[in-house]
Amino acid sequence: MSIPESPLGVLPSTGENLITLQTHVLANERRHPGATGALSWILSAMALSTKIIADKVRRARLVDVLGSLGAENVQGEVQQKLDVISNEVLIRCLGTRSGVAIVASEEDEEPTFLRTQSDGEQRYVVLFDPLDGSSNLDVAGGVGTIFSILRHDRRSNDPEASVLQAGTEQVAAGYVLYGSSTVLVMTTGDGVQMFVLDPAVGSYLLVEERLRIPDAGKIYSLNEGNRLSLPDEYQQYLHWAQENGYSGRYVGSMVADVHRTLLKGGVFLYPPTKKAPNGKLRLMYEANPMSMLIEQAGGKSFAAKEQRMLEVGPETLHQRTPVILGSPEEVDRVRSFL
Ligand code: AFP
Repeated sequence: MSIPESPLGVLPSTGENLITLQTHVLANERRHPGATGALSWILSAMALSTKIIADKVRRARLVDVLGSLGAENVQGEVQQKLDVISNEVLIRCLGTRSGVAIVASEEDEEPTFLRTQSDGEQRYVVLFDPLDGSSNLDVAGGVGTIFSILRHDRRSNDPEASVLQAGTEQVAAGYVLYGSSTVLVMTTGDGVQMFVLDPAVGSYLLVEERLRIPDAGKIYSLNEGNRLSLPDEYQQYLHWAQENGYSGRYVGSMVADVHRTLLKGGVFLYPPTKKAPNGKLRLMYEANPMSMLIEQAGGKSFAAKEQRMLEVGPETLHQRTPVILGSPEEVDRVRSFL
């Protein structure tokens, strides 16, 4: 029996039924007969943590969560109170899931080893940027959580080696944008799904089952204030784009900028600059998960002309990388200038 459409059009438009994130994850698990359920538990911890973080973000200024702590994180960046709160929420929620072996966060210098015994259970490494774009918090701008999930490599006694896997090894990746609505976008390697948090029900509801990025889009997204400190070839690309009627859009919060790029097309760039010769963004918990999502949606992501992001061999947890990602035609256009 097919379920009638909502007469007021107030329900998600994904077809016959209402699908929550939990339903989607469980259905996915059933499609893989060997699945242990560990990954599903981790995704459910991500859902719970991001609902808690969304609640804090939504009540910023009403409760005392804004402003800096007066401390710096491992990147030398000022820690906002909400950075620290979000980090704690994620570590506490993930910590209770027996399938999590290691967590690694932008806010912590070293990974946290939760379980190391090898009892045959499939375990995972979860990397995250708990609150990306947090300098936008004071102005009620869009911020987000980014996550990447890797298999825990039990063959290696070196815990670092378990964390330092190339992006091609990710089993799942996603982000939550705390914007005008709370949107969760994720992939487990079989397309990209988008969910919106229904605050009345407290559940993420599926709104798009197989998200595809437009093949092209005349939008570039980068910090144009850095223009004179970019390598010449990027400046030439910008010149070309402006001569050819491109628009510029830049929030300064990767989740918000990548989300717009995913939905509307275009290219998001964070090139090397004089101040940050290796780029500013972090490979393991920013560039890699975003690249998996973009590729799963039909886009492309590169660290350099011939360097696909997901194939970069990581050397350190917090290493930085230049980023060129978005619609395939736009990414290739930028690469043709390099
Ligand atoms: P914050 O978390 O300090 O706001 O940094 C955000 C970010 O890591 C990323 O989300 C943005 O894309 C990028 O930095 C913006 O950097 P610029 O301010 O140099 O443009």
